[in-house]
Order: sequence, then structure tokens, then C-alpha cells
Amino acid sequence: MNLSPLQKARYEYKPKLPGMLRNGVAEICVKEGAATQSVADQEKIQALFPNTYGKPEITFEKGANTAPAKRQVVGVILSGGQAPGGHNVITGLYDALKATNKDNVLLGFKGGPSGLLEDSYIEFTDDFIDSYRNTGGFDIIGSGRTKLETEEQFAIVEEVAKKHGLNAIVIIGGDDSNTNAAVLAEYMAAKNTGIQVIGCPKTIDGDLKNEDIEASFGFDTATKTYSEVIGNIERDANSAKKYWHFVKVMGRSASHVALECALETQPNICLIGEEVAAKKMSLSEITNYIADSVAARAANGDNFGVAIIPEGIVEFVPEFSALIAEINELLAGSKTEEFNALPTWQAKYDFIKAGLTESAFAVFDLLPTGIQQQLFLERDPHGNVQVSLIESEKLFSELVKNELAKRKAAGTYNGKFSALHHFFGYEGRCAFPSNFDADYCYSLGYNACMLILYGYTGYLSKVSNISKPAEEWVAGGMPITKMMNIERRNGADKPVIRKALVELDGKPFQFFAANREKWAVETCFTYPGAIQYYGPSEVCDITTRTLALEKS
Ligand code: FBP
Repeated sequence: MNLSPLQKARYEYKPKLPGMLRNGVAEICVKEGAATQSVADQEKIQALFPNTYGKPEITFEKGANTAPAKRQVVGVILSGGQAPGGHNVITGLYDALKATNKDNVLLGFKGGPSGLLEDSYIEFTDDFIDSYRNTGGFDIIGSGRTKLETEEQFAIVEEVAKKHGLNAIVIIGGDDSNTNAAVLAEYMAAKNTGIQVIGCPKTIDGDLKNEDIEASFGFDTATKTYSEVIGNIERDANSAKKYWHFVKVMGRSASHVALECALETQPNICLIGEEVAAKKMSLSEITNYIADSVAARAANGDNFGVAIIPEGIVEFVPEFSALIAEINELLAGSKTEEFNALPTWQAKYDFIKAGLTESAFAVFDLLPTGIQQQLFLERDPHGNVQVSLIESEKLFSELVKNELAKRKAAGTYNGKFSALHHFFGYEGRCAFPSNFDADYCYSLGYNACMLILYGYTGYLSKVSNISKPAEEWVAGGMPITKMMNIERRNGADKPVIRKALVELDGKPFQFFAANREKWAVETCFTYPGAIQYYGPSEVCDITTRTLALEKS
């Protein structure tokens, strides 16, 4: 394999563990806290998880290891979208297992949860593990989005686990995957299989966090990667002074990624989906908000700027969600074929006009033709519009352009508006993990091993106090049921881990809100630069602005 100099250097990097895990596995003892309760719907969750509900919070401390000595055979999967640091969760888990007993075995099931169902796996060895240390990506075993949620699937997992003599399964995933980890843990406990299930909190979206989990891994590196490039674009904009850049950033639903990038780079505009929903903002209100910034800057002679648009934005615009719901209805069943058979866009347009309510059609008619057509091209397997594929960066720049043309005609704006578009998502999901993510992930994996050794199941590996230096981090575990409530999903009540949206009264948003008026008119760009892996700790080990503000 051809290795870049950085890749070689990163192989040698020694991730920092929390202080209490540093003396080696023989010197780690466990402390149990009080019994826990779910965040809501306690009776219902307890009834659904009779064997795993109410367990205590766990913290690890320095002290003699009292875990029963037995050979461990552990399986691990990566689930869902890639996030920097996933490899280090596995290397941390592997190192802790081998440090406990060199005969312990770690199996990696390939391609996500389906690897467990299809019994597709590899056994990790030292050499193999060494070639993935501190690297980005999930290519060590691959990932996938198959959901592990039915009794039939659990029975297959049980069979596969028994075949390999697994005593534990580690699921590295987001809120859905960890919800399913809790259900699998309950299944295994109810059947007395002796198979433990431990989760690890992953997602670049940053929406798996709560009072126990301070951050999901990958968010730090992904947002730093996007912020570097947005900062570079800002500097280009400020040099050439001729373009408005509309930058869409990933985040399927919540706007944490957009907000963090805004805190890092101080753009002129950043939309926050949760605020749009709370204020029930219409497309034209959002358009005017952006156009006001463009016009105010133009009045100062600045015909350039940067606007950050979160990927999930359109679903937060109430009138847009209503339009999508009507389109899904309009093309339900055989009507899709009827629609597709229409020979021209004009014929299709007339069909749409006749089928939508007046208010939905008014919103549809506001959209640029390219976006209108996109709504009818990209459908998911159920025939629904794939909202995440809508090019919202183009949508808003077009709407702003049209608004500015009106203002020009009315004599209230006299600037130049030339827009460029970018989408940053996949670029950040497999970057070399920042030192923070490398350390955090390695600790999560190491810690997951400790939870397994001490016999816990249905727990999420928890490393907290992470806005402080790693020495002060606190390692432990939290029952997943503690993070659950009941939500309506696909027409049924389901126990799920609550997804964390941006809190409008939280410190990160409040900081942004207090500064954005100035940023909208003046040029206050900040340039974070590339992630630094070597150098002073205050440059290389810093966490996100979001975490720093939340913990300030
Ligand atoms: P996870 O929630 O599984 O971590 O994935 C998040 C994400 O990266 C979103 O930001 C994005 O919308 C989505 O995955 C893209 O999914 P895919 O990889 O299937 O294209």
C-alpha cells in the first residue's frame, strides 16, 4: 500500500485516554451510581425493557480490576453514515481486549448490521489493526444502513453470535442504531443468552447528545473540515469581492453542523432549521432575510458574501413540508405512471396545478423550475420526494436573485449579485480524525471493553467532561434506556433515543444570534485553517465551539 507521510505519522500517534484508564486494565475498577430512569414515558419504557431498564450509571476509577477472568469473544459493527474516528473505536476496543488477555478475540462484521445477519466477518489481528490506527473512514469493515430491529433478525444475530461463541456485540452507530442496540440487549437478556450489547455514539450530524452524552464522535472532525473550506471560500470572496457563495452543509435533520461552521467562520448568513420551524418562517421570509443582507452589503460596496444552508432546512419550512406531503399524495400509487407518461414539462406542470391545493401550488410556483422538476424526479423506494436531495443552496440563491431583481426594478437595490454553490458533506465524513476525535473514539472503544469485562449490557459507552484535557475525562457507561422516550414513528408508538435538535435557548445558538446582525452586514469572517495534528495543544487538541460554549 502507498502511504502518505501523514498516514505513516498517524499510525504512530498514541491516542490520549482518560486519566483513570491510563494505568492499564488491571488497574481499572468500577463504581455504580444510583438507578436510572428514562427521560420520559418511564412506565412504558420500563414495561418494554423489563430486563435492562433502571440499571445504574457506571463510572470507572483507578483501582484493582475485579472483573471475572474469562476469555472474551466480541463482535463489532459500524452502522450508518461514516464519521471520522470509527477506526479508533475499534482499535481502542481491540487494544483493551488484548491487554486483558491475548487470547481474547475481536470479530468485525462487514458492511454494517447486515454483516451480522449474513455472518460476514473478519477476525482482527495486530497487523491489520495497525494499518487503520488514527485513520478516517469506515473501510476497516465497511458500514451499512440495514436496520436491526425485528425479532426474526435478532434470532439470526443470536444464532450467529452463538456459532462464534460471542459474549458481546458492540454497535457503533447513531440514535437509531443505538435504539436498536437497546432492543437487542433486552432480547438477549430476556432469553438469558449471556450475550451483552454495548453501543458507541457516532454521527457527524451531532444530534446524538443529551445530558449524558456530550458529543457524538465525528462531529468535531467533520465540522473542522467544512469550516476550513468555508474559511478558505470566505477569504477568496473577500479577495475577489465578486461572488456570493451559498454553501450547503450536511446534517440530515438538525442544524448542529451548520451552526458549528457558523461559529467557526462567522459568515454573513447561516440558516438554522430549528429556528425556521419555531418562527414558522415562510420561503419568502427566509428569502427576504438573506436578500436584506445582500442589499445592505451592496450599499457598502460589498457585492460578495457567504451563506451557510443546512442540508435539512426545507423540512423545517412549514409551507414546504405541506407541499411535499401534497406531492406525495398526488403521485401515490398508479398516479406516478400517469404523471411520468405526460409528454412535456408543461403538461406535467398543468397536472400538478390541477392536483395541488391553491396554497401548496402557490409555494410550488415560487420555486425555480430546476427545483420544481427535482421534486418530481428524485423519489425514494416508497415513491416519496427525497427531501435531502433538494439542492437548497440553489433554491435559496435563485429565490434571492428573483427578490433582488424586484428590488432593483423598484429602485431599492443597486448592487451586483453573482452566486456560486457548494455542498460539503462527504468531504468531511472520512477525514483523518482530529486529535480530539482520535482520542475520544479510542477512549470510547477502550471503555466499551471495560463495560463488557464488568458484565454490563444495554449500555452506551460514555466518556464525559470532554471539553477539558483528556487527562480529566471521565470514563463510564449509561443505560441506553435512560435516554429513551416514546415517539410516533411510521404510524406506531416506539421507544427511541431522543434526537437532539439545536436548542434555541442554548449557548451556541444564543452566541450566534447575538452576533449575526453584525456578521450579516460587515465582513467579520474568521479563517480556522486546516486541522492540525502536531503542534501546541491549544491548536491541535481544541474541541468544537459548540461544546466549548455548552460547557462554558
Ligand atoms: P448518520 O446519521 O448515519 O451518522 O449519517 C448522517 C449523514 O452523514 C447525514 O449528514 C447525511 O444526510 C446522510 O448521512 C447521508 O447518507 P448517505 O451516506 O446514505 O448518503
